[in-house]
Amino acid sequence: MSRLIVVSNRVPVPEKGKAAPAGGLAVALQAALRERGGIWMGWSGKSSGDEETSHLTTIVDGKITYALTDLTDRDVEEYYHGFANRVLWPTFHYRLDLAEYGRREMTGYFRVNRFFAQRLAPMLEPDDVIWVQDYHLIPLANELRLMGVKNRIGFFLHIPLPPADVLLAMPVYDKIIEGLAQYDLVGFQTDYDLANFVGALVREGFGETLPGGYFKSYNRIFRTGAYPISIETDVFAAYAKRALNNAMVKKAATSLAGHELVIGVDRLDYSKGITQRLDAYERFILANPSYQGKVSYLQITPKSRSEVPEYEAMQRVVAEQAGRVNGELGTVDWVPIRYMTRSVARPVLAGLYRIAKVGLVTPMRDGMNLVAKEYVAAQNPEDPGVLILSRFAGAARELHSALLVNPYDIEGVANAIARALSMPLDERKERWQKMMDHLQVHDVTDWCNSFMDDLTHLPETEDHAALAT
Ligand code: ADQ
Repeated sequence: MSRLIVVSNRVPVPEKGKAAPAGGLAVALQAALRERGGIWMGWSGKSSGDEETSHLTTIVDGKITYALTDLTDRDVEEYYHGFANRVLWPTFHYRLDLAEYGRREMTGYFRVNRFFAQRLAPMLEPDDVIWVQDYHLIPLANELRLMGVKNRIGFFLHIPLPPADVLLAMPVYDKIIEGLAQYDLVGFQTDYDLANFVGALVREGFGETLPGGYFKSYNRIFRTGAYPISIETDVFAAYAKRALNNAMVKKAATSLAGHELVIGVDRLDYSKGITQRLDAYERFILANPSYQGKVSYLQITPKSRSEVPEYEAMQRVVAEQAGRVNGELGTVDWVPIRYMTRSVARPVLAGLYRIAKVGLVTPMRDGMNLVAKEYVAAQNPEDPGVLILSRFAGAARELHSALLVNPYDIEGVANAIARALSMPLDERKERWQKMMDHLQVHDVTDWCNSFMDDLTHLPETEDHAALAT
């Protein structure tokens, strides 16, 4: 079996003696790496100041070698904070108003991808299979191809891919499409993202469709597919069951004193729709005064990307908004919104999901959204809570039995909260069972295996020629 080489911006190196379990994606990729043996390469998260470094730190853990490189301050600024997080992230989340395109950042993005390729190429063996993760590294295959690398290379985009008219507003859209065409297999979260890619490729004359999900573009033939990412469903369900004995979960349950709990868990990001969600919750309380003093909304939002100004501003906006609602609606013995910016260990999170009657997952746009799937997996089968899910999360393409909402429609979300809190047990059970049945089959291992199967079983490049005729 050929080795697997995973490349991602950050690498989840297992920390000895650290109790917190890794997220599902890391677990699934580590399992695939352990099975085949291989390398997980990426940025160490550290900066080497001004000094260009050729140093690669390697950590060997059984059959997996973690290879980490530092970046210069300039690289971090231009590639990571600049192009990846201020151009690709907003554009791909349909937020052209927030995209700050600059030639310097764009150059830095391609330069760092070349740098990654230069670090990776000497470690490759001819039959290694390479799997590149996410938007930071779209041009990596092109850089490797320019260096003569002929290995099979797959790419998975964790965030949405917008339609052509949004994508084309980004000045280097052609380089991005060309970059994707250099892979052998390009995976998206949903059929919608895939359709957007095909639309841009064909409409703008970058390529043509061939049967079986294949495309011909830039004199290459490559394949695409939708591979919805998932969670470790059974592991998460087991955490949730056990977590009822966890001290922090017990404390949270006791503090509710009979109130119903509504929960929201997100990284702090404008794509997650946190401010709109707080508005909807406020609207729900105002429209349903009988719930005053009877329901608590817990929003857990660890800070992220604080170096990017929009994110720093958002931290203030969300905290102020929660404070305002509590000030206006709260009473001496009732706090309508509990707002936490600390990260919570996964087993505790699972327990908090389980004691929550409603999971409020309302991103304005999201590649998948794993919180939605975790909330479902954590429920008590005998008394499951209700998932309210944005139709603009990739997860809505699978979790049809959630209460699907439009997060721009504040009143609609407010009404959904009221409906969820009064939903009869039979309906809750029926909706939950359908979603749980789906997640038990389509877990993160299934996601990983489906992509790897397709990548490793693609016909040889020479056979592709037959498809083109
Ligand atoms: P993210 O935007 O980070 O991921 P998401 O899919 O929701 O979004 O994953 C967040 C993860 O972080 C979840 O596993 C959640 O449990 C965890 N988390 C969030 N808040 C936490 C807290 N306070 N404490 C502990 N853990 C917390 C990107 C894309 C998504 C896509 C994933 C995977 O934006 O659309 O689903 O990648 O492909």
